[in-house]
Amino acid sequence: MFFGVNFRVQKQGFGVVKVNRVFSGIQPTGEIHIGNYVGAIREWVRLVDLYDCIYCVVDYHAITVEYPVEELAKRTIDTALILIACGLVPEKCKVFVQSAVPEHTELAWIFNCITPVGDLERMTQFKDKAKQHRKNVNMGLMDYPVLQAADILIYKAGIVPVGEDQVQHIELSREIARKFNSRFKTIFPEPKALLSRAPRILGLDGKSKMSKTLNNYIGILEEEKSIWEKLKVAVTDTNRVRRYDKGNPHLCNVFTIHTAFTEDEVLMEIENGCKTASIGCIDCKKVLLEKMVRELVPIREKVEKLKGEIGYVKEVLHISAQRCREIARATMHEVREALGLLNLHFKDLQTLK
Ligand code: AQP
Repeated sequence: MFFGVNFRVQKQGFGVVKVNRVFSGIQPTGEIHIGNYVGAIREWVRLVDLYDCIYCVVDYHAITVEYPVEELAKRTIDTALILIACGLVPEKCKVFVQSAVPEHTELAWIFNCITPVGDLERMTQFKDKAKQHRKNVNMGLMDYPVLQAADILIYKAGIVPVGEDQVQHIELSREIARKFNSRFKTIFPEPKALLSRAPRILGLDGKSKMSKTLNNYIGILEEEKSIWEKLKVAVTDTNRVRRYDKGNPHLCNVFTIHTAFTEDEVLMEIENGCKTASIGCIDCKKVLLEKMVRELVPIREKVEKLKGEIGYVKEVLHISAQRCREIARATMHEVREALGLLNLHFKDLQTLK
């Protein structure tokens, strides 16, 4: 199904089974929007029946910009809660918080020592965020993709389902893995980005990327009325000025959102209707509203239910983190050996006494 993905072969019990691991993350930086959902989360859900999937609320990434300290813990739990409500249930995958597994930052330090500064300076996201946060262009902001490489590689994940904005970072993860393997020892796979059907949703202005920290999004938990208020004014094909002008759906962000929520048959009708001007932008948006509500309402209902079960959410995070930590520790053991570090264990220290 995913051509070109390197399968790791593991011996298990009676024979050899093929496994591949999926890793991806989301920042607890605010309300999850439909870009996050169709660009990443919905794809994550699809993969849980196919692979060993690990999903992470990346709180250490979220502190690379100014943030409300008193809200971070709640945002982290809320983000995890939404992931579970979307279908990332503990029976099928692991959902945990990045800072609960300190090996991520440990490996990031090691990767820092093999990553040229120039590679980080040329990252598009760094350049954009540095412009957005002129007063706080800190090392963490620049180092973001190195920590991301560590997040992925500590689990030896081969598949990373992300939105288009993250592809450059995954390429860098590949380079880091390659460099580490050739300089020290082959430990890491070269991970590949996996894009969804709608990997780049623009904001309501139809210009910049839909983003949690820009006020240009539709949140996945918004009520129908609020979605409609936003959709109504969302920019479409700017060349289509009057109702009887023929439009170009491929220049229209609303149509891109349609591709993520609407079944093919209806989508074709919308496309033809727009091209021939037999439907107007408001007609098109009304259909989209219906399709979005159909998909998002059940998620909102599950979120409401889980809000009454915060203890359960915390337990899921705790158990997942424990499992992830076991994997991460094993990788770090290999890494330390490969680097020629002393690599003494607590057990060894006790023997030495
Ligand atoms: N507009 C988008 N279209 C498609 N996919 C998107 N993603 C984000 N925005 C879009 C994907 O969602 C996943 C989680 O994103 P993130 O939280 O790690 O950070 P981000 O990419 O920086 O997302 P935001 O919403 O823009 O957050 P802020 O405003 O905090 O920077 C990723 O796989 C991402 O590609």
